Amino acid sequence: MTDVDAVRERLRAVEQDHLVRFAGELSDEARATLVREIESIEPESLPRVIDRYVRQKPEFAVPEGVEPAPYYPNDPARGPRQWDRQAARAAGEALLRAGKVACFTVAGGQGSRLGYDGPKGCYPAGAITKRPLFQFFAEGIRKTGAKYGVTPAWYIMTSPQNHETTVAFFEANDYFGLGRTDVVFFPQGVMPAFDRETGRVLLAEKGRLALTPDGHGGSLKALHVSGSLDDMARRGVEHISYFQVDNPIVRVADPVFLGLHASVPDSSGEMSSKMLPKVAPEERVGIFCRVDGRTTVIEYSDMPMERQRERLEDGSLRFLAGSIAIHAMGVEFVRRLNEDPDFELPFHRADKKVACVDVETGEALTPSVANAVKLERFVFDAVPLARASIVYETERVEEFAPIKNAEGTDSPASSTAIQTERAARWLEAVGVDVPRGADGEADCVIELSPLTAVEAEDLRGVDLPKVERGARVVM
Ligand code: UD2
Repeated sequence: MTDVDAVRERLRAVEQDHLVRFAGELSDEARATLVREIESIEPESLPRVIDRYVRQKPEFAVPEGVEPAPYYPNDPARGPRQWDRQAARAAGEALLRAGKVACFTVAGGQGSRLGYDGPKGCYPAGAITKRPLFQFFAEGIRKTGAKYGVTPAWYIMTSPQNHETTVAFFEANDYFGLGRTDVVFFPQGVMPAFDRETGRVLLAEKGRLALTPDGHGGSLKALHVSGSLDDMARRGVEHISYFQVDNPIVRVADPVFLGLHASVPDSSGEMSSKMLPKVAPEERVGIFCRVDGRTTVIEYSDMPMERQRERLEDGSLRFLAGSIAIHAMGVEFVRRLNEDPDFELPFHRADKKVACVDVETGEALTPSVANAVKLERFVFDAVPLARASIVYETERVEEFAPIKNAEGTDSPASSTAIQTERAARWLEAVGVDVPRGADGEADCVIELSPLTAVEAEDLRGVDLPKVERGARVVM
């Protein structure tokens, strides 16, 4: 029996044997690729997934008794939860000095909204020099090493689609000054796109499945199967600082957040999160809630808008805490999840247009309406699996300037404006005058390298530039 015959048998058992219908027309090499792709999606696992997520559209019901999640306010003096910032910082710094923290970037997404044709981390995000996103993170990690004496190892999750280009980018840029053994790349898993009507897996070409990355939630499994968790253990890493590829001003290893995560009594040190107060009910971020005593994130699209508009007596949003996809995770927590044979995060369904091949005729189809179901896992669905998970409020200008869209909100333009504002504040905090217009906006453009500062205090004692009106300053 050839490889194709063997795989055909397996596919027939799950009513997906159309996938090898054109195998006879392929070269040996193309056929081998097809077989590999089919094996990678574990055909036996498909019927359950199709029944649950494709043949029916899972209805998400907001759980009864859902409450806003409590959080540690950015200003410790502001109630209701008082906390000791110095103690948290000291705990986090101790972890960093002991080399117990690794950085982790999820960079397997497709960046289609931005219209950028390459791994998103290569996107030129710097306000002036066009420093790529990956360089911002690399410099932040190097600065962390300079401050605490140990440079955190950096794990980067790619996708099979962008893995090689991503690694080549680091090679070409000499790993942005990091040691090459301290940057670990691994690709995430994939999921096939399904025909919305029939539940059949779509063929992108006669010899290729329509595959997409399985969502950032796939990172928890990928950390394990790639051997990265073992690698972390070998290095003595106990906590993972998790962030997305799209935010150039993220704090790659924030001692205060890590310290809270690892040391406050109401945290199990398993999975903690940063939040920002939502600017408006419509802001498209997940919402931190409390359900049955557990912290949970409900995606904005799953929460009815009238609930998101609820206000407290003082006029503030009741469900205020928006997720900015920054987490701290215990290495042991991720291991515990993976060792549980029943562990799996739920899928979230999106109906999309996916170009494919007509399985009857072999003709290429470009759909004009959504013809496909794509399934993704979200990392924040692991939050309620932690025994006790805390949420920490941060400030928008301090660490959230994502680049997601070509224009408008969360665009290169909005990101560079926030980059400048943050640098301006930090300069002012150490006594440098920054010209501002009548509207209070900085009248200049500033690009700050994380090698210079990852927080305002780092600017003390540094030779700082004079900032003229209208100037463009790189520092
Ligand atoms: C995400 C959150 C949203 C909010 C926002 C903050 C979800 C569903 N929503 O929205 O609640 O926190 O971020 O910025 O997460 N990625 C992979 N593999 C994949 C898919 C994505 O690595 O298969 C990475 C991707 O490279 C990026 C990150 O995950 O770094 C975010 O992906 P996104 O653009 O799909 O999430 P977004 O912006 O809709």
